Amino acid sequence: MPHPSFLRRFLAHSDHQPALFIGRWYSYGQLRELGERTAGWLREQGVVPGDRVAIQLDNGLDLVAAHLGCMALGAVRLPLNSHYQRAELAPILEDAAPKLAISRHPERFDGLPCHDHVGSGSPVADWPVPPEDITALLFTSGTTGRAKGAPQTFKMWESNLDALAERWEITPELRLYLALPMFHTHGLVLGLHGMLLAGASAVVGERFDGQLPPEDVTDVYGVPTWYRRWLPVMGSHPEAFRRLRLMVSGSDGLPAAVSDEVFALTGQRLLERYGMTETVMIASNPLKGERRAGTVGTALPGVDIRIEAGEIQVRGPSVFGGYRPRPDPGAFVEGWFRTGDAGSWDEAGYLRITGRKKDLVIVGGVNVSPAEVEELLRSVHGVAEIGCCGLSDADLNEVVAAAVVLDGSRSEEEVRRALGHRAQEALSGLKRPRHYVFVESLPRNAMGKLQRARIPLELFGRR
Ligand code: MLC
Ligand code: AMP
Repeated sequence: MPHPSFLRRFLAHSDHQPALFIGRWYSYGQLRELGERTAGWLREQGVVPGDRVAIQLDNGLDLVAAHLGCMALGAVRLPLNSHYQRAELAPILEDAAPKLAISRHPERFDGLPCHDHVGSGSPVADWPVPPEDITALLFTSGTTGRAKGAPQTFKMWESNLDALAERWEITPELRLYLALPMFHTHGLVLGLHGMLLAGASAVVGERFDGQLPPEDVTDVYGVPTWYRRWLPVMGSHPEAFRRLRLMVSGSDGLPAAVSDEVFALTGQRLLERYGMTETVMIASNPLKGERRAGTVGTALPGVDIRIEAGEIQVRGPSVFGGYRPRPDPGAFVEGWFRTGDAGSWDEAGYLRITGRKKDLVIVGGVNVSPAEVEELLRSVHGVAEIGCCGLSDADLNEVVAAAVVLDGSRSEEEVRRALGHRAQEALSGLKRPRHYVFVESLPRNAMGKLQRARIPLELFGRR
C-alpha cells in the first residue's frame, strides 16, 4: 500500500533513534510498533479506515498510542480537549459522529462506546492515505457558539511543517519540551508531528507545571502565560533557559513587557509566531534575523497573507478546505481564508496583530467562544439575559467575564451562586466566567444584536 509522503518520512527514521520520552524513552521503532498494535486493537473494536475516533486524553503514552494507531489504520482522529465536560462535548460528538471514544471520563460520552485506556491487538501496519486525505478533525471555537470542525490533511501539515523546519532550522538533533496539550494545533501539529516528521525528539510533559524545563531539551514551545509564570524561576535559574536553542511563543499575543523581561533575565528573545487551527502556522519571526517584539514576523514560505479592510486573510497549501460537516460560506473570500484577526504591517514589513474582528476570548492560549458560554449559562433560573466578553488578566492574558440582567425572580446573590454551579458542571475551567456584573440592560445595536465589544468598558469600566 502506498504511504502518504508525510507518513513515509516518519516510517523512514531509524528504528533505534530516540523519539519521545514519556516516563522512559521510546525509539522510533517502538513508536511504530505501539501504533501498529493500537491499530490492531482499534480494528478489533470495529474501527475501519475513515471512521472517527474521539481521543480525550491528557498528554501521555495512551494519547500518543491512540494517534499513531489511527494513523496506522487510516482512521480519522478527533482530538478533544481533556477538560471538556459533557455539555461542551455534545455538539462536537453530534457533528463528528465518532465510532468510539477513548477517555478517562466515559460518563461524558452518552451512548458512545468509550474505553478508558488504549488496548493492544495483533499489528496492523497499513499507514494508508486516509479517505480524502483527512487524518484529523480539529474542532475550534466558532464565533457562533458552536465549535466548528476543521479537517486536517497530511498535505496541509507537511507543507507547513517543512516551512517551519526551514524557518526554525529543525534538525534531528533537536529536542523539544512538549508539555502543550496535544489536542490543539500547537502541541499536536507543531509539537508532536513537527518532531516526528523531522526525526527529532521530545520530552513529553503531562502539563505545564512551572518547573524548570528538562535538562536535555533544546527547544520549548509555549504560550505567553507559560513565560509569564516562568519569570520567577528564570530569575533564580537563568542558566536553565540561557542554554536553550529556541523558545517559541504563540497561540495568543505576547505582551512586549513579558518578552523584554525574559530577555533581561535570560538573554533569550522569545520567538513569536502566529497561526490558527484552520491554517496551521501563518507567520513567524526569524531564527537568526531580528525578532521584533510586538510582531509575529513575516509570512512562512508558501503562505500568502493580505490585509483587507484591516483583516488578515491567508491562502496557500497549508490552509484547510472548509469546515465540516457544517460549511461556513463566509469563511473564505475570493479564495482567501478570513482569519477574523486584525493586523497591519510595520515599517520593517513584519506583521502586527492589532486586535480581533471576531467575538473570541483567548484564555491562557485557549479559545473561548463567549456565545457558547452564554448559551450554557442562559437557562440558569433568575437570568433574563447574559452577555460575555474577555477582560484582561495578569496571568492568563484574558479571562471570561459575564454581564447579567436579572428577571427579578431571585436575588443577585442566589443567581451568582447558581451561575457558579452551572459553570462548574457544564464548562471546562478556562471557560468559566471569573467576573460577574449585574446590570439593567446589555449593550445592543439598533437591530437588538448584542454588542460584546462594548461590555468591558461600559459595564466593567475597564478592558
Ligand atoms: C486547564 N484548564 C483548561 C485547560 N487547561 N480548561 C480548558 N481548556 C484547557 N486547555 C482548566 C483547569 O483544569 C482548571 O480547571 C482551570 O482551567 C484553570 O486552572 P489553571 O490552574 O489556571 O490552569 P492550568 O492547568 O495551569 O493551565 C493553564 C495553562 C494551560 C495556560 C498553563 O491551559 C496551557 O498549557 N495552555 C496552552 C493552551 C494551548 O496549547 N493553546 C494552543 C491552541 S492552538 P479546574 O476545574 O481545576 O478549576 C492555537 C493555534 C496556534 O491557538 O496559533 O497555536
Ligand atoms: P485556534 O483557533 O485555537 O487555532 O486559535 C487561533 C487564534 O489564536 C488566531 O486566530 C489568533 O486570534 C490567535 N493567535 C495565535 N497566535 C497568536 C499570536 N502570536 N498573537 C496573537 N494572537 C494569536
